[in-house]
Amino acid sequence: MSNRTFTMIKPDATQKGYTGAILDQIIKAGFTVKAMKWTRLTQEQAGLFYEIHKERPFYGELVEFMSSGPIVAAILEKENAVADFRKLIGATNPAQAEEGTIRKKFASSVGENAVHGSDSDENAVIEGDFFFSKLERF
Ligand code: 3AN
Repeated sequence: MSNRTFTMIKPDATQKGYTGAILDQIIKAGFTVKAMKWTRLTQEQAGLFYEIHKERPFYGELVEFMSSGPIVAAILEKENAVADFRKLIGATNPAQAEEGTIRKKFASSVGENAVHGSDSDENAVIEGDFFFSKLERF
């Protein structure tokens, strides 16, 4: 079990001004920031990041959306980070997310669902490496 996960605050949430509130909830839940940046993905970069979903019917829509505005990317540390963070953000579809979760509070649809959270330790490493060099982690 690794103690790190990777997250993005997605363009819907950054553009609605939810960045501060979401980071506050993440930190209050016990996660420590190890790396963080405010950036915007090109369509090509978003396509590469989500290559794992290339065959899914929503891939084009996902790439379009994820490059539509700024995001916050971060590596987070906590014991049992991947599972605990997935619990904190709630179900992919905000309509099915538990009360109090980040997606329940800040997401509007299954596509525009405010935050990303890695689904495994392995993907947390791959996703963190996509955004951050060793010199950007503290
Ligand atoms: P999660 O982000 O909860 O791990 P996945 O891995 O099933 O969910 O999907 C990855 C991302 O693809 C989601 N965060 C969401 O933005 C998008 N997505 C998933 N299902 C749909 C869908 N039916 N329509 C549009 N976008 C979707």
